Amino acid sequence: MRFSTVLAILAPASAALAAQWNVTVGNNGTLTYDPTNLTGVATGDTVVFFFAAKNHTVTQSSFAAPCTWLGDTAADSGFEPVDTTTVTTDVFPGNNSAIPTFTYNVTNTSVPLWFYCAQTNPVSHCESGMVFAINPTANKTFDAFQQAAKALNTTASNSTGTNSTGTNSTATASGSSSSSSSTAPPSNSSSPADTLRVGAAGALLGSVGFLALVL
Ligand SMILES: *[C@@H]1O[C@H](CO)[C@@H](O)[C@H](O)[C@H]1NC(C)=O
Ligand SMILES: *[C@@H]1O[C@H](CO)[C@@H](O)[C@H](O)[C@H]1NC(C)=O
Ligand SMILES: *[C@@H]1O[C@H](CO)[C@@H](O)[C@H](O)[C@H]1NC(C)=O
Ligand SMILES: *[C@@H]1O[C@H](CO)[C@@H](O)[C@H](O)[C@H]1NC(C)=O
Ligand SMILES: *[C@@H]1O[C@H](CO)[C@@H](O)[C@H](O)[C@H]1NC(C)=O
Ligand SMILES: *[C@@H]1O[C@H](CO)[C@@H](O)[C@H](O)[C@H]1NC(C)=O
Ligand SMILES: *[C@@H]1O[C@H](CO)[C@@H](O)[C@H](O)[C@H]1NC(C)=O
Ligand SMILES: *[C@@H]1O[C@H](CO)[C@@H](O)[C@H](O)[C@H]1NC(C)=O
Ligand SMILES: *[C@@H]1O[C@H](CO)[C@@H](O)[C@H](O)[C@H]1NC(C)=O
Ligand SMILES: *[C@@H]1O[C@H](CO)[C@@H](O)[C@H](O)[C@H]1NC(C)=O
Ligand SMILES: *[C@@H]1O[C@H](CO)[C@@H](O)[C@H](O)[C@H]1NC(C)=O
Ligand SMILES: [Cu+2]
Repeated sequence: MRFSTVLAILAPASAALAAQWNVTVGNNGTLTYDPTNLTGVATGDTVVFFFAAKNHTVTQSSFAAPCTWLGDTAADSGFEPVDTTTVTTDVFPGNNSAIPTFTYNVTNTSVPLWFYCAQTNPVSHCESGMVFAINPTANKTFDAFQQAAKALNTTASNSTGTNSTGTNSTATASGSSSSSSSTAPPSNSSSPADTLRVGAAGALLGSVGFLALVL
């Protein structure tokens, strides 16, 4: 009795079941997140983004405006420039501290969550379809979100972008090395990493297919 009470204090149920989802950003030089979307993500889970190549961001938007930062407290990794590399599963945490990571803490799964890459140089990655979703629904699908992002490319004029669209990048860019604490799950969790519920993200690897880089 006492033992379980202690457990209840140290390890709330949500923490004990927390899953870590892994997503590569720009892997193999593509303008993609892989996987493109995750379902079944629960409050308390984390989504860890691995920046594989080029100079991408993970920036939170809305379904209605796929390529516009939600602002305020919405997530934004800032730009994470890296040399062109290919991230393979053997560098998933924390096997390669050289790869910058950005961790999104899932705190509210009552609605889908939408993300895009804010890079616009030399082309808009978002309008090229570089978008990502957590828990899309039947009514708000990933495909619809991506199509809306791509549609901006034709409707929003020929954006011969200057390098710097105002992406308040002074804010949150985290150092590459510090963010990927290898074996350290949230210290609230009393369970070892082995017991982390593993998402089905791996099953989606390779499902991205080909995204035309020029759109
Ligand atoms: C993610 O998006 C892909 C591409 O549109 C789709 O085929 C797949 O069903 C989606 N996955 C989930 C889990 O929603
Ligand atoms: C880490 O990477 C090395 C070299 O690629 C590989 O041999 C090793 O199996 C990896 N370890 C883990 C835990 O992924
Ligand atoms: C994500 O990374 C964690 C931590 O290394 C690992 O335990 C888990 O298997 C990975 N998940 C997937 C779906 O690859
Ligand atoms: C979660 O988000 C929804 C939609 O924005 C909001 O109505 C709800 O209050 C939020 N719940 C919590 C616990 O923040
Ligand atoms: C999805 O759309 C249908 C038809 O517009 C509507 O009846 C249903 O309530 C919607 N479901 C959700 C979860 O919004
Ligand atoms: C690009 O925009 C300029 C001015 O907004 C316009 O004059 C030009 O015709 C457009 N070019 C294309 C290919 O849409
Ligand atoms: C990354 O992209 C941003 C926005 O285009 C740019 O300001 C920054 O200089 C780039 N960083 C590198 C190292 O290329
Ligand atoms: C940058 O910050 C300003 C003022 O806070 C805001 O109006 C603007 O939308 C932000 N731009 C981006 C791209 O986040
Ligand atoms: C996510 O949660 C971890 C562990 O609680 C914390 O260290 C990190 O600062 C959080 N990240 C953000 C962006 O809130
Ligand atoms: C424990 O979890 C709470 C809420 O989930 C969070 O605010 C706090 O920062 C966490 N503490 C540590 C050490 O991660
Ligand atoms: C990157 O290349 C590896 C090895 O060919 C492949 O397994 C993976 O699906 C590719 N990922 C993307 C996003 O292209
Ligand atoms: Cu990008």
